[in-house]
Amino acid sequence: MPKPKLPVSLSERDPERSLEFEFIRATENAALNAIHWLGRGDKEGADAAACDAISGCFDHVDMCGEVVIGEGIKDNAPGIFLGDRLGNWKRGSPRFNIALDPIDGTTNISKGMPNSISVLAGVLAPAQGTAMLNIPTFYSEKLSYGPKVAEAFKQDKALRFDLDTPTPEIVAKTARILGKEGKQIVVIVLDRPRHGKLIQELRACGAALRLITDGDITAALAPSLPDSGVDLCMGIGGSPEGVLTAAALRALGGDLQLRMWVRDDEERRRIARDPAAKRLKHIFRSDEIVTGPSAIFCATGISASWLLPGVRLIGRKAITHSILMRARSRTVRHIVAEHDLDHKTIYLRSQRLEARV
Ligand code: VTB
Repeated sequence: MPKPKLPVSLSERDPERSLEFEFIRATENAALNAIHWLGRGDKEGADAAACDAISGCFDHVDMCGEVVIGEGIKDNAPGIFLGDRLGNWKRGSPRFNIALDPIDGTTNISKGMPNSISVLAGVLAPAQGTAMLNIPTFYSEKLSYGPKVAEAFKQDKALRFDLDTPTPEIVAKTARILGKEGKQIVVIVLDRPRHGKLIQELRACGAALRLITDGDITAALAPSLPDSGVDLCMGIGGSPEGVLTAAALRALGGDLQLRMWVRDDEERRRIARDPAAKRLKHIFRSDEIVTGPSAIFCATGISASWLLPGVRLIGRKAITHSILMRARSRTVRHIVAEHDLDHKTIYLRSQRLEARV
């Protein structure tokens, strides 16, 4: 008698389904390992702690993960870099392209300020190339908006705007789409001298600003969160953060427009031979930045942001808040975890052992 063929398991057919929960464990562990650095004036210490926990967590996961967007492009700090491997690379394990920022907002952590998260994104690796755009410039121009605006763009061409649209028109069109007045529009901008003109223009058309010091992933996602009170995020910020933002927006339904921004001649020379340099003028959308049928985005709050509350320490318990989403199903999970610090351990790559938090 021929053996009946077993149905292919769902996790075999769709490896994201089970692996996505390992992503949560990784960012939770990063947040728990970094929380002790909150307010201690040591960005590198916090970053190293988060990286150690993420690498350690994946050391036990059957995954062939290649970091295609890592740290080091901007920070030059300890980190998980482009080309690094995550997972145990057991033969036959699913191959993933990984983008991560073990901590977005290291300065915020070091100063004990809000708006820091640990964040990871993953996409099943395509047969050729990578599913995440390689952006060789340090910075990119970015403009993000929520699902209502993205939907209106599809319905009515006249309502569309892009990175080249004058600021007053962007504000006016956003207001029209959202049924608000211009002065009710709330825009997040990184507080940097390079944004002087943008800030002036936004103020001149009556928009209200939320100026932030760092952490423009949570900022760029805020317009796509139902209760953030934020309508737009505009300005020039880190390019890797743009890729992580795009992964999340593919699940949240908003969009990001991104264009590489060359900061000086030295950078122009450095990137000249990169194939991406041919597309300096192109305005990329989320689905061109993170391609393929799906993407996982996962983040845990370290200190409070639009996206997530920070880690709360109550006696011997630590409470973490995480968000996990998948572009394929558009499921957005909010996961609150209570960690008993008398029992909890985190496997750290540096020590190759389970360590107490
Ligand atoms: C932003 C912000 C980051 O870098 O992308 C910013 O989200 C941009 O660079 O948290 P500058 O600080 O040079 O303006 C961070 O602040 C740090 O990576």
